[in-house]
Amino acid sequence: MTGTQRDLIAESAIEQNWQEYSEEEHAIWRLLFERQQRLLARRACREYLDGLGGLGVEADGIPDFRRLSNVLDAATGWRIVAVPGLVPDDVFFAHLARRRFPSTCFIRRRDQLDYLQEPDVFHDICGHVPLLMNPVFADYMQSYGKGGLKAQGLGHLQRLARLYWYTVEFGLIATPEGLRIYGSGILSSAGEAVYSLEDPRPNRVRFELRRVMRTRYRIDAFQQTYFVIDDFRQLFDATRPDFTPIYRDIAALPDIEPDVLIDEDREFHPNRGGKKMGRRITAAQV
Ligand code: HBI
Ligand code: FE
Repeated sequence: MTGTQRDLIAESAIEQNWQEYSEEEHAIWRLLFERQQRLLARRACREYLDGLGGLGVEADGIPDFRRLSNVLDAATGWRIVAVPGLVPDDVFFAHLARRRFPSTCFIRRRDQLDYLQEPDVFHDICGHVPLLMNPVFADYMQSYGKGGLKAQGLGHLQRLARLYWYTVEFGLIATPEGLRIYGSGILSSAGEAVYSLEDPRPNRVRFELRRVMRTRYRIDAFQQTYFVIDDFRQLFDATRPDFTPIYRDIAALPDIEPDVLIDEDREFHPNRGGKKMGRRITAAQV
């Protein structure tokens, strides 16, 4: 950790000032939490539900980060750092590399219940933090942070951001009970929690690191392709090798649009009926 990164981290952190939340802000949390828990009971992966329970995050109101950090620290050595909003990539990576999750403190307004562009405290605490209670996922997030700092140095940040997007934010996992959600962007979205598992239109493709790193994404609509892992160990193992040769290989290949399938894709659960959003193209056309 260079001195400048230490400064960047110090600058980005703020106080949550938990005692200053209004009754209206706690009421919006309750609304979001109760609605989402009803949807996630049979759609979120077991590790998420266990993490949420272990953290003791309740419907009663916006939790105090200090209390959550003490529980999280005891479980996997992670702590929550309050930040004002999206922080620069290098600051974000530097936090993750030190097992610090940068969480926003503000909560969305009532007229933003179903969508807001940037993360709020509901997305960060109810979406991201429960999985940090899982030791393998907690290690993946730290190795992702270390990889991010390196990717930045190599000029491949965009490809690593895709890996984060299609796993940490919008990842699905295959379980004996069926397809389940582990991506925070889905876990904190009422509409996408249903769409990602049950709508016939999006592609659902087995996770493959290079394929993910080549795939563009949109931030303003439900995903057109979801990548499915078998377990978190697969995700952690995928981030172990040095990415330099991987970046070199895929730099020679064209990006893949978010709505297409390529020949090498191994589709998950071929959709039962309904119009698929994607179109299959040959590798030559990519
Ligand atoms: N900042 N607070 C915050 N939360 C994020 O999820 C976040 C960020 N900055 C950058 C970022 N995510 C993405 O660019 C990651 O892909 C790095
Ligand atoms: Fe997020």
